[in-house]
Amino acid sequence: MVNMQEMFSLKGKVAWVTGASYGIGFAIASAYAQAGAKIAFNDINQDLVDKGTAAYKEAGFEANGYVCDVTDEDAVVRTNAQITKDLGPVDILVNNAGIIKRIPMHEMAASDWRKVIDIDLTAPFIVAKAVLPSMMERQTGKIINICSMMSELGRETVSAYAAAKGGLKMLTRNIASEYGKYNIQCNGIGPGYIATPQTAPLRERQADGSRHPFDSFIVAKTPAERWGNTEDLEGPALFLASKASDFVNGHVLYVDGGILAYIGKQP
Ligand code: NAP
Ligand code: GCO
Repeated sequence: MVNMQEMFSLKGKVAWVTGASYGIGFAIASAYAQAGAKIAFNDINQDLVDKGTAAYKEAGFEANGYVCDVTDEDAVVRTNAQITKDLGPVDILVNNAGIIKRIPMHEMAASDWRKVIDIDLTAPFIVAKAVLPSMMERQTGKIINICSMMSELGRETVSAYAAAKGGLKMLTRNIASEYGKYNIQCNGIGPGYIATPQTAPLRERQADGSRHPFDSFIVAKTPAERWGNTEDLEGPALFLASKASDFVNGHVLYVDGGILAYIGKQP
């Protein structure tokens, strides 16, 4: 009989969560720390890393912060080597760092398109490529890509983001297919609409104090009738990082309060 506490324990594991000074990445890394993992996180500049380190400390966790732009392959390789030196080889990678640009496609500069694709799709490839050799050698590893509702659905103004997150779903399936034989599992988490800085513009109160139209729209589209919060993602992320998911591979776990299952409330 498998011990359930051991099943969900990350004791002795090294977890690297990208872009995790705050937001969804911070919540996932905090959950992993509570489960016993040693935490590495990166962000794009020292100020953010320092703020993140302080935030982890305030939350009661140790975390090693590294300045690293995930689109810079040399920096990613150096950071992976430094994490390995400081904490040990990476057992769990969460490709969390991401941006969005909300611009009508016919008005979007190719440079904006490329920046979103670079961070949201090419960077997960770069970081996964950096950690895979050691995982292959040790015949163990977990790679978790943070996908999106936009891995499945489109909407106005988010063409680059949807293309990237749709591609990230397929990259997840391909890593699962190519590396499953090394006992490496690669899965995705597809958060619904989560209250973080990234979605703050969609929840801003209007001048008259009323809710943002998109805010009301999302609540009507969600059976749970609320926005998600980062804590909603912690359990699913722990499941996919733990032994409990050793035979789950190539799956995108949608944590969306039911949005993808629901036609939406009649206005
Ligand atoms: P967020 O609050 O904007 O945080 C994103 C993090 O990624 C920030 O720390 C950001 O640092 C970092 N980052 C951006 N570009 C980077 C780069 N080139 N190198 C290293 N770090 C970089 O976003 P979030 O809401 O927590 O979302 C986290 C992930 O979940 C993203 O992949 C997002 O697409 C996805 N997601 C979010 C939602 C949602 O509703 N919030 C839903 C589904 C999926 P800076 O501060 O420097 O930008
Ligand atoms: C948007 C939002 C969404 C969320 C998330 C939904 O503008 O539609 O930012 O894209 O960030 O990806 O799962």
